[in-house]
Amino acid sequence: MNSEPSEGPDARGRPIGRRVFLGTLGLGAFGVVSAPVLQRGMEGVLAAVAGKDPTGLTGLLPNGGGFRYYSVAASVPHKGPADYRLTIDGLVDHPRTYTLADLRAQPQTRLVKDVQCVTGWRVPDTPFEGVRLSHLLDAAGVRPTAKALRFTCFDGTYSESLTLDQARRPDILVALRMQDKDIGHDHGGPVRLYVAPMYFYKSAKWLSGITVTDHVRPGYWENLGYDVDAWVGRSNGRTDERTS
Ligand SMILES: Nc1nc2c(c(=O)[nH]1)N[C@H]1C(S)=C(S)[C@@H](COP(=O)(O)O)O[C@H]1N2
Ligand SMILES: [Mo]
Repeated sequence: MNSEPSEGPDARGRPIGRRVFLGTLGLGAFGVVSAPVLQRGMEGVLAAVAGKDPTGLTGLLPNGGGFRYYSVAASVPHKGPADYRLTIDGLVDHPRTYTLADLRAQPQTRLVKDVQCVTGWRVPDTPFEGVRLSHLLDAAGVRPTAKALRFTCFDGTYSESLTLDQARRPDILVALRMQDKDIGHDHGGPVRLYVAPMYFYKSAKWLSGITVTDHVRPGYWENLGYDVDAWVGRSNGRTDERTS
């Protein structure tokens, strides 16, 4: 391993050897899982492996097309048109709960930019499509005392934050589509946040709540040491090329 930050319990620099990782998951070797991967599809296999991983090391698993699969929760319920909900509340005049159909009925914006994870991997030219966060904030009527947003997820664990000024940028989406497909469960579907100019940990998967607050409350990884203002190339001690 190298000295890059790692999104796992060993973020403080202890190396995570391949044998430790495989042993932790109880898999023995990747060769053993590669055949069922082809037959069952990635989703079932990732869910099965993540479900046995108390360490967060599922971030080392491939998620297709250069992406890595991340979930800090052991298992995440599947949600779709019948039961998905996104609630916007807090310091707003018009709190609202959106269904998937409600979100699909809002104006959609498509962005094509690189994705950059703070652990080093980058996926070029990835289309994301959805509703601008600024549009939902305008509809909610943000109160003058508001300063920040807190994002929560239906995995029950993950959280993120943005300042209100950041959240009003046009390159931040409540995304319904990724790579020109509806976002699948493994990528945080049916709805994830997409924060184009920041490291991918800001792009909360399985988004279920947006609360407008009077101060920034750091998110899951930020409580473990990552920068709250996570501009690609200008934070976390990294010098990556910008993504927006
Ligand atoms: N709910 C939730 N969102 C999350 C994460 C997570 O563990 N849980 N990991 C973050 C990190 S560190 C990255 S790099 C991306 C990974 O997205 P992917 O699994 O679609 O590649 O999701 C981000 N959003
Ligand atoms: Mo990440």
